[in-house]
Amino acid sequence: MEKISKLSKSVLVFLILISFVYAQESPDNRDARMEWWRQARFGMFVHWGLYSGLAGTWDGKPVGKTGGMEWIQQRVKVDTDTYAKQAIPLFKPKPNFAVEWARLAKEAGCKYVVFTTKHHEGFALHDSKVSDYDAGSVLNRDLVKEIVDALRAEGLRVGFYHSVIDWHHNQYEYELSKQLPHPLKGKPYPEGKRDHSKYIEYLHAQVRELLTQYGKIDIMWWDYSSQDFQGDKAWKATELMKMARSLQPQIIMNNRLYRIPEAGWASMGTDGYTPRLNPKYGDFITPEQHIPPTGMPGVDWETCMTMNTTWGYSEHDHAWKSSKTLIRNLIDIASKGGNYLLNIGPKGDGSIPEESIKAMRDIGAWMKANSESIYGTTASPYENLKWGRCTKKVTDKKATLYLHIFDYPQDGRLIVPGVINKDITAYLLATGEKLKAVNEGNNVVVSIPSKPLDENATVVVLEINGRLQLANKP
Ligand code: JFZ
Repeated sequence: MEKISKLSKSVLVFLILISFVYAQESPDNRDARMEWWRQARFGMFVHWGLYSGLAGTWDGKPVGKTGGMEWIQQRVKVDTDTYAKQAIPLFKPKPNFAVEWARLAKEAGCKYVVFTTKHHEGFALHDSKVSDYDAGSVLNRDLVKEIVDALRAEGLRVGFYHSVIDWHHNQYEYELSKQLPHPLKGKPYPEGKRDHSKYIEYLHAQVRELLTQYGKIDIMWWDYSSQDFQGDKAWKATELMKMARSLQPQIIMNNRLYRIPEAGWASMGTDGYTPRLNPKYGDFITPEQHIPPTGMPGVDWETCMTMNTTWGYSEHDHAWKSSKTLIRNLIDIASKGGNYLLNIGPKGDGSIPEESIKAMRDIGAWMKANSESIYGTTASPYENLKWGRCTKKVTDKKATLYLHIFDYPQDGRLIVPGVINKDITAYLLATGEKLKAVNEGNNVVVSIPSKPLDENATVVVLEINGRLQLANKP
């Protein structure tokens, strides 16, 4: 009798171990799931909601010239009814706005688009059964469907940005966190006691709608947590991610349901330490508005960035980055092994600001001639190059270095340090024009034309036959 129970006990332990092993994704499966995202290198971010119509103006006055105007409700500190009353009449999506977004993303060379299904204000862009603060109830439209359809028509991958912070829901217990923002912080709950678990239920229900009603969704971009409010306590995060993975087995998610070192996001994610990211907390890390100086070896990451200083549209923000800066950011990020998620903030009617259209087209023009140096490349073998940035594609038989020239050498000599290989050829990526390349000691020197082909970045390709051999300290 005792023997049997011992036996069944060890069988049980064995079964538990086996199921644990199978529940963990194998590294190969994870690589396969992440592959398209790692190849893509460039995506478009879209912040669009009720705040877009307000355009940084409240009661006829500018709320500020810089900073995130998708936070306008928090900036003016009003309750959700006051906010909605002023904002809803200004949110008037024109027909086919999403087609313009999708075409622009495609033209710029983006491979995916992540857009706000709900921002902190709480207004959902889909037709939600569990809310009346959504496009379905207010506009009788399903804006998520319109956007997803338009993106798919252009062959773009689809990502949902979804705010777990919610300034609308009347059970969201904002006093549970000192660090997360809420327009009514410090004030008593208008309707008395709240029960945060009811909000969590609502959050899960909306995510379930989003991940069941729109076909295959490629990315879930959660936003965001603080050290004092995150994970299971704040969002029932384990369950939420489990649901997302079971509804969309191939989905890729960021780590913003957590804010702990093990999830690679204790501070803004990249400053001063090498993050590690346990996949149970997410697939990638999200440095915001900055590029980690030496990348994040071994961790998937994506820098998200605005073109001016706001995510949501503001008519007062004119601090636009130049196209050259944006193109060089994309190159810089690729050379460090990351992705670039570049934001646009459409207006209340869904139209895209002229400045953003121009910037995206400029990037597209550069990409048209040079995208081979971005897509499917891996990080530079160099920590530093005097004249610019390098990306690479490497196999056992062959290596290709893409040399992006920012500071154009006046003497016509592009020095590629530490290359030991002798079997090399060089050419200009945009034109195919062959260039002379010779070994000088441990360097390869490429003779380049006297003038840059492209002021944004001229790309020289160095093709190396055989296994790449670099000197120890290139
Ligand atoms: C968040 C949002 O608040 C913002 O509106 C935008 O959507 C951006 C992409 O993501 O931005 C953050 C998140 C965390 C901090 C600051 C801004 N933080 O913890 O300091």
